[in-house]
Amino acid sequence: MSQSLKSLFAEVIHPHAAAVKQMVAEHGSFKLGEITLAQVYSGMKGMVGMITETSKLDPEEGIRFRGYSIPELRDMLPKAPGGNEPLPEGIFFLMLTGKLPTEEQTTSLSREWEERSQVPPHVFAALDALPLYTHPMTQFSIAILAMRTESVFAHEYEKGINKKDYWDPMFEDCMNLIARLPRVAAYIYRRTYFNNQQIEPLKGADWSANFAHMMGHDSKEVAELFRLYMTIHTDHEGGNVSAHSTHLVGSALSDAYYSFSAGINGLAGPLHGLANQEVIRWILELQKDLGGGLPSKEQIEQYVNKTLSEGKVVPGYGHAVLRKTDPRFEAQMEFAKKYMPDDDICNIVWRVYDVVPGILGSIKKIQNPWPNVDAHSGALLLHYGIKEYDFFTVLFGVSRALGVLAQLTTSRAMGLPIERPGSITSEGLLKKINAAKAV
Ligand code: CMX
Repeated sequence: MSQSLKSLFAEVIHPHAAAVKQMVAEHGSFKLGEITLAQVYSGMKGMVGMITETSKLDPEEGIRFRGYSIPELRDMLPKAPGGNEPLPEGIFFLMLTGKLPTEEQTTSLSREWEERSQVPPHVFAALDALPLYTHPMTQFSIAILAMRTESVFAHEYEKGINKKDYWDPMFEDCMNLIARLPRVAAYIYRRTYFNNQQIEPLKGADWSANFAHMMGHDSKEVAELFRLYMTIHTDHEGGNVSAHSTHLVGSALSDAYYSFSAGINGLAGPLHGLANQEVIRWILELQKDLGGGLPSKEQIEQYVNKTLSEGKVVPGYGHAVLRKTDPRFEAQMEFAKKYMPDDDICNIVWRVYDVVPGILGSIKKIQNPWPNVDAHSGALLLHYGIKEYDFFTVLFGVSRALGVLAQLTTSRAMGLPIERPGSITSEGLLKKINAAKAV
């Protein structure tokens, strides 16, 4: 029997936390850079102001999870029997411990999540009380909060717990939450679009295959897509809105349910995760406007210019940190070229990719004209008949749980403090500028 993930995490994180404490004591005055006025007004871009151990984003290279790129992880992480895509159980293990899991460790995590996956009935009752037109992301956030009745951390805190033990009930909450999210998400999907005809979980399946099954998809290809999708959307270092919201709320010692629900509310914004819904809406409108079929590059060019002239963003393009094509876009394009090379919508996505960077690249203020993760994900889902695009961000959210909750547990184990950056008024800034000019 292999060591449990919890005990391995404890074995790794405590010496790490001690080493970090020592580093801060010895090098606390080490300078990480200077902050300019422009940065303060640009959403703190490029300011390093927090610790995230699970992943790191490089503007040119893209994301690395504990040092591994997406192509490396697709190669090295354990797969389902007969499958080619990594199991997201593996990337969660990696983010939490810094170690690549064995197949046995990955399977053991699948079983542990299955054992923890029972959703309390009142969560379904809370969902059933909502009108069907409630956006799936709103339903998702409400369901996460409704599950808070089960918080081990909140319970232990109320009883009185030593600070050094915070990580333990936080680990329990994060594992329970991750185990239950696919059931909750699939429930929202089936109640919203399939007359509440629910599908019971599949015993003995991996986390992603079971999720696809509960949504109504049992093909090997959809299970593979879900494994890839759930792996690549997990984490994107700490400053993105969903990760940062989860981290910030958690820093007040709010439990995992409060913290993750906050992250989901951030993911629901169209400049962040909701862009995956917006991309498909935009592509379907484009296709309809241009008479159906596969539009020419010239037609797409005109449509993009129309979007821009109406003062709208081109969804799925641009990024606050990346300065090249998102490797998550590339991984999905590779999947599509293997499984659905003739798919109409995928071909539009690729034609848009041929056209948009040239147009956005010619607009001076736009820092990154390249596609991000959301430019491709919807087309893959549509291909398999998952066409209810206002649900797409929920899928992103289920995956994002793995990264931000691994980090939340890590943050509690490291004893990271309440987050409280300083702010300044514009008047105060002007005074500082004038005072500097006067000397
Ligand atoms: N289409 C049109 N204009 C764009 C653009 C796009 N795809 N990307 C950036 N711009 C504009 C910005 O709106 C901004 O304009 P204003 O100065 O008039 O406000 C200007 O270019 C500068 O923006 P930037 O510094 O290049 O980018 P930001 O870091 O401010 O914003 C992002 C990044 C992702 C919000 C932006 O590129 C965008 O709105 N893209 C479309 C929405 C999208 O795909 N979001 C998903 C991102 C990935 C994710 O989180 O899931």
